[in-house]
Amino acid sequence: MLSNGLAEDELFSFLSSHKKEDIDHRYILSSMCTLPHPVAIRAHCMFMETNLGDPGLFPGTATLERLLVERLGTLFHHKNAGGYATSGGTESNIQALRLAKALRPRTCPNIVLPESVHFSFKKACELLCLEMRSVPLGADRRMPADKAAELIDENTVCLVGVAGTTEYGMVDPIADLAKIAAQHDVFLHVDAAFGGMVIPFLSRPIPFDFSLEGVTTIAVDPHKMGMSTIPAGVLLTREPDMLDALNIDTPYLTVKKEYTLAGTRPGAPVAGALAVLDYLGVSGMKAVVAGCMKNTERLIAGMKTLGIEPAATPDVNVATFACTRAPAPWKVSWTRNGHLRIVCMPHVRSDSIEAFLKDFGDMHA
Ligand code: 0PR
Repeated sequence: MLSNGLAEDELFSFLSSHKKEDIDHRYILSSMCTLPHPVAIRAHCMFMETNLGDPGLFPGTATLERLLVERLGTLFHHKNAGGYATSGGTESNIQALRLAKALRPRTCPNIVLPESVHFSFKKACELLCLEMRSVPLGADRRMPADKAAELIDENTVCLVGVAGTTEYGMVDPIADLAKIAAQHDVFLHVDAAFGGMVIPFLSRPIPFDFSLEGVTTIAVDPHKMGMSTIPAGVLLTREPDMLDALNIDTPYLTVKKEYTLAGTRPGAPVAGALAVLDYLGVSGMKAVVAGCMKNTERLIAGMKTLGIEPAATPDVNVATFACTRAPAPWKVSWTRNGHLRIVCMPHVRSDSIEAFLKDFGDMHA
């Protein structure tokens, strides 16, 4: 630490010099996060000091968390869903599996999941000592439900489906998985961290939520397509009190029990997430999602014109291509199979797509 503090001007010029090193969002085509919506920033700043880890001190902020859960539960066809605000998809996935393990005690528990799951499931299985039974994808880059069923046995505590895969933007056949989960009496966790804020707003939504009997828990991240500030994830449960199975005693807090993974939890992004939902409403979210899907389709069509084939026909706004190079200064990502991957987030405007296509064409010329 410095022995004497800096002058404020000096401090902030130091901070801004480092902020300038960050990549301009205009060039970020690889991220599942985006620039927060202005109302999210305003709400976030209002609730900066709040801590949901001791909700008795912040009852108003705790109400906003309950409202966020209710809004998303309703969006996912279950107004009375339980749940809480997490730090994002990783925590939601860990907690969903922790819950399945607690409520389905087995000596050697395993979970069955698609090859395409986010790497947070590896972390979760390591932490929770769960055997990971990975199902190879079909040619359509979705998990074949029958192959998943074959891997379920008496030690399976949870089946996992992904609604909007990280790499290729695919939605697994959740309706079929829900039937299989119900037949085998195992939990079905749907990782809709990305797709949860896209699919309900598509012109033709794909069933993935609590409308399907058999779906036990859903992870959804407002800090991705929900345009909230970071960190904002939500874990939803079908039974309102399900999470109580994870309670531990917190004797000196304003609440005497806690089922969350984190202790101190920021209220600011919760206010930010709720602010976006209430400001935009369904019609506003539909407009945002329509714009992202239009850009995705334009990108795919434009790349085809340049002779580059898409690697998948995505269900959500993630475009992937069979090619090995991309022009600077664009920040793209590469899937584990070596496909170019671009996520058409709300900050990716149509003029950026055109500029990228032009640079791509020039590079290959
Ligand atoms: N589930 C799915 C389907 C995801 O895509 C992700 C993250 C998670 C869970 C985990 O969510 P958290 O990172 O919120 O815990 N998907 C992105 C990815 O790994 C996260 C990301 C976002 C990465 C922005 C980079 C980036 O710039 O690609």
